[in-house]
Amino acid sequence: MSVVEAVVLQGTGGIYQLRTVAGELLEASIRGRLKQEGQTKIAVGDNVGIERDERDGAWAIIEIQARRSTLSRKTPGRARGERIVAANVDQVVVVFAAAKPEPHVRMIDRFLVIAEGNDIAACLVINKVDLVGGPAGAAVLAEEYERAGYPVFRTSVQDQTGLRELHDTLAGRTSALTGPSGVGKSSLLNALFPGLDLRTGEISESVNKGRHTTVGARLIPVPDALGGYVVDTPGLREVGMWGLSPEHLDQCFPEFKVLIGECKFADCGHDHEPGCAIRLRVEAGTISRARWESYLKLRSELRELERAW
Ligand SMILES: Nc1nc2c(ncn2[C@@H]2O[C@H](COP(=O)(O)OP(=O)(O)O)[C@@H](O)[C@H]2O)c(=O)[nH]1
Ligand SMILES: [Mg+2]
Ligand SMILES: [Zn+2]
Repeated sequence: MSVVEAVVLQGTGGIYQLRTVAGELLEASIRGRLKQEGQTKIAVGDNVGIERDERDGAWAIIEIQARRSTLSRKTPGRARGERIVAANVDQVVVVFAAAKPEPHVRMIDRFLVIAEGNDIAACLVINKVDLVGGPAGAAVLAEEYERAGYPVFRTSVQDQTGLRELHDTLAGRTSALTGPSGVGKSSLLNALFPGLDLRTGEISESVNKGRHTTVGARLIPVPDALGGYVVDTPGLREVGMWGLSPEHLDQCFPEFKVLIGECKFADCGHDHEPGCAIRLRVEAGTISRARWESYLKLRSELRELERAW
């Protein structure tokens, strides 16, 4: 009996949808022994080994491979309070629109912090540049994030702008696309990977909005010669920033991180402390003021969360 390698696409009620390395789609449950070893926390994106029962032909997951990353939601104050949304995500792709809806920097920064907090690379997509007269119309926003160290793609599904570059970033990797509803995530994926046929133009992913509905993430194989997957989550908002301590938030802003050692005080909060290397850069215009304001805003939110516990 040989072990087959597969990726977990989705899982509900102990039944997992998998895709084998050969591209075959099948369902499997967890082998009893694996359960006993306490390794039942299988996540979407996990690479697993499966085996077929000779008597009833059913597939069972018998092993989980070590993860190269986890996108998880951590509960503050609880050592075991981690819930993995997806495993083995290579990058978080934060999608916004140049207009309709208007970009919201605080929300962009929140998504980027979630990626950084999980040690996952991030990039930005500014879609619908056709609505601002082409890529040049989104230059200010793009430069703001490029300066912070993030790759930025400016795209238009309508004008077929920037699609090749984005395709090359997504193909062959596992990407979690996130961003507000209506910015064109599904349209972009359909344009990049013909045959995907995702529904577009929906008002919102409202089925996932109910307080009691916990619809997990889903991994979608992209039809491409290089392979790759996109993670369809109910929204990274659901992942949240929980578990991040306000004192470590500066580590989640890459352009701050390299300067922290230069602040006069080791515990500098980068607000109005004397000798703050970050505020100095903000005043000089080399660090974006909007990013600094995001940092202060998000830090006070994290402090509120901490107090609530
Ligand atoms: N003008 C313009 N409209 C777009 C573009 N991309 C998507 N849309 C439209 O924006 C709406 C929302 O797109 P959708 O892909 O469903 O967004 P999602 O909610 O992020 O998945 C649809 O009506 C699309 O036709 C674009 O590049 N330019
Ligand atoms: Mg969509
Ligand atoms: Zn400082």
